[in-house]
Amino acid sequence: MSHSKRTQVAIIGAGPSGLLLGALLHRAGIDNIILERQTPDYVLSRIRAGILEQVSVDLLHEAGVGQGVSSGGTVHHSIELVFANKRHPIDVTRLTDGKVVTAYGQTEVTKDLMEHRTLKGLQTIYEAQDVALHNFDSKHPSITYKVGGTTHTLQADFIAGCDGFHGVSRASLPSGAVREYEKVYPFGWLGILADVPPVSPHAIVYANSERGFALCSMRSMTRSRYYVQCPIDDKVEDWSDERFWNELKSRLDPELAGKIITGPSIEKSIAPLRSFVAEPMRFGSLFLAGDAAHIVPPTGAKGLNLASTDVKYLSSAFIEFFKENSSAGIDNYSARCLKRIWRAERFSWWLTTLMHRFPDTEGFGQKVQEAELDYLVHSEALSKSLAENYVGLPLNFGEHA
Ligand code: RFL
Ligand code: PHB
Repeated sequence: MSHSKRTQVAIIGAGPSGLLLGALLHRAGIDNIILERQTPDYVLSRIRAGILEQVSVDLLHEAGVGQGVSSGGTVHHSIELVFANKRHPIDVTRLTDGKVVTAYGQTEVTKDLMEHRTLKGLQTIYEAQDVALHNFDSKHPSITYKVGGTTHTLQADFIAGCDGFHGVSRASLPSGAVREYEKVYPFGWLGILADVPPVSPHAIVYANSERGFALCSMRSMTRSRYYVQCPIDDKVEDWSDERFWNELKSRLDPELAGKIITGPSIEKSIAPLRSFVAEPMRFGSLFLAGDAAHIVPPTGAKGLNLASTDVKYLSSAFIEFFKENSSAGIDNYSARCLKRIWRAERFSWWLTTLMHRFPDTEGFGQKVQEAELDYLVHSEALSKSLAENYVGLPLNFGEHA
């Protein structure tokens, strides 16, 4: 038997993009249903981003789920660069006339949004299998999916593809409909989560060392998140906790390394590093948002933040359509997002290139990297450029250009 439903906006994916879009639309009185392939527990077990720009924090408040980040987030005023065994603080707040970033895990953002959806009685269909998109080149798109062997159809005015890099939405576009730009980096990040106090509770540390990149971050005063650059084909099983901690310490300056408190990992995973953009982000009634449309290497901490601003623009566009009968927002969606996205792509590529060891870089490339790091910490202009990109662009970026 086949079951049919209708909604105004059908959202594919219950990651941060899909959940935040759903919350913003609900607040504006726009009906939406989310289809998610995985179980809620699986979605919450993916440990990813940790740093929120102020724009993202403001959006959580706007969506009615800001309480968690207010009580559980840690505000950071600076970052620290480590190279040639020395620490160099970058006072982000001073360099941006007062801006900050907030450490608050993607897992917590997702949990807050999921709880809000449950509280408001909004529908999320988990374990939706074989999701397929139909007629999205028309004004009557639909989605079919299976739950427990039964096929269902969801009719909608619009489909929001919030299903991440490996999702079905972008993959459903006819060949030639999108242009893809991609750069794959020749290394990965091995990350661990551990219930130990962070070595640097007031600044995220980015280290460039002879042995490769390392990052010290946190989730709370009792939970730390650390990463080390690793060969792309390494397996998590190759990395005992002991090997990880030793490697991390070897990449930091001696003072910081001496302060690291180690403990058993509660999560350990390897992520590849990639830059990717699909243009345009709209095809008829289908709109891509977040990782479904673009990927940045995590070095600039921009992925989740870009996802948040995509869905802010998308929710505004749908609100204009349903409440003001105007298509201006949906027509402008892709161009508006892409301006911001390319700025973040540039920044993430630049910081990745500056902070990592590239296996194929000859002596010259290495020397230029060292000169640029030295320039960065001694130049107010370059430090300002780093800081203003790190805290993120304003929501109206590019509108008056
Ligand atoms: P997600 O989170 O991948 O969610 C997509 C959802 O869609 C579901 N899905 C499907 N559902 C139904 N049918 C299908 N066929 C489906 N295919 C997929 C998936 O199960 C999933 O639930 O994408 P979204 O929502 O766009 O969110 C993007 C962010 O997750 C991502 O950009 C960030 O995590 C990137 N990122 C960081 N971003 C930051 O802003 N700050 C950071 O500090 C930061 N650190 C990071 C990061 C990403 C990392 N990794 C692992 C890639 C650190 C790391 C290590
Ligand atoms: C994190 O806390 O997971 C994190 C922080 C900064 C980054 C990337 C990831 O640039």
